[in-house]
Amino acid sequence: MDSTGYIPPKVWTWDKNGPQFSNNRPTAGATHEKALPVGMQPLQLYSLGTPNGQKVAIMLEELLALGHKGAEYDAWLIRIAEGDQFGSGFVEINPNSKIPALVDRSGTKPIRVFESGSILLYLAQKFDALLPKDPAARTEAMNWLFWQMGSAPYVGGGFGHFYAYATAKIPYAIDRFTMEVKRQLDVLERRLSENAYLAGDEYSIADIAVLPWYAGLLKGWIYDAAEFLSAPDYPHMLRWADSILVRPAVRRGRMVNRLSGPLSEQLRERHGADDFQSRTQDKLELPTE
Ligand SMILES: N[C@@H](CCC(=O)N[C@@H](CS)C(=O)NCC(=O)O)C(=O)O
Repeated sequence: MDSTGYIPPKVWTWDKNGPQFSNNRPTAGATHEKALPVGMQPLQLYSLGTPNGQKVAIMLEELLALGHKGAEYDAWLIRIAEGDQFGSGFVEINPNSKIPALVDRSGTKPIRVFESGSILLYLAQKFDALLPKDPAARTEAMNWLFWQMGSAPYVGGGFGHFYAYATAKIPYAIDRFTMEVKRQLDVLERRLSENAYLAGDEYSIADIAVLPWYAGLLKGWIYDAAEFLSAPDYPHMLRWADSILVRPAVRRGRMVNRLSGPLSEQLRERHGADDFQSRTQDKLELPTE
């Protein structure tokens, strides 16, 4: 027995009355029948403005800014706190029941794409954009893209969960994951002390993947932990983040499917470029949450 007095049983069973995380269960699959809406645009995004969701909206806004009209998209809101990710239509496009998920309806048959890294790569390849052409730089972009996919779960599922969300503050868990998150921040700091962007000189999908999580940590946007993590100790990351955050496409992408922050920065659903002017939450006469 340890200091908590908890002895794991021989076989774990689910306590339906125990702590609940976003309606999670120990099994996969749909919990209810619910078809997904489909709009007029070639790409259908089903998402929420979390760091993982922001990556895809930023990518789509960057592609549109580059003139790729085929990147027009409808962004539908998936409320994970209400269990929308377990609806039958969503599970059909992402059996893992997590946002973001995308359906490309531009061809003869719809193509489903899930996992934010897979979506970024799919879009970069479809439009031949935001992935360096030079083989070494391209590989470097992939290195950092896959680094992010493997590393961010320690930030969200580990650090964020135990530092910000868990009702019990467990020193072992908080110390374990803070150590890892600070180590990851130092990995990025060293890379960005020698390079403008993660792949080298060129802004790419690697930066788009890393920005929402790690700039979010240092700016205090996620988990309100900037002071706890000593954000000023990472000046090269802050320089990199500031240079990207001013990009108009990034500003727009960060607004899509957002349910928090200033109402003027919440575009809960996006169906066309004009929506950023006319349909932010401050302009809609809807009850606020
Ligand atoms: N590796 C996935 C992670 C996606 C993910 O964790 N999404 C969260 C929101 S940021 C989610 O949908 N959670 C709902 C749930 O766990 O039920 C990706 O990068 O797409």
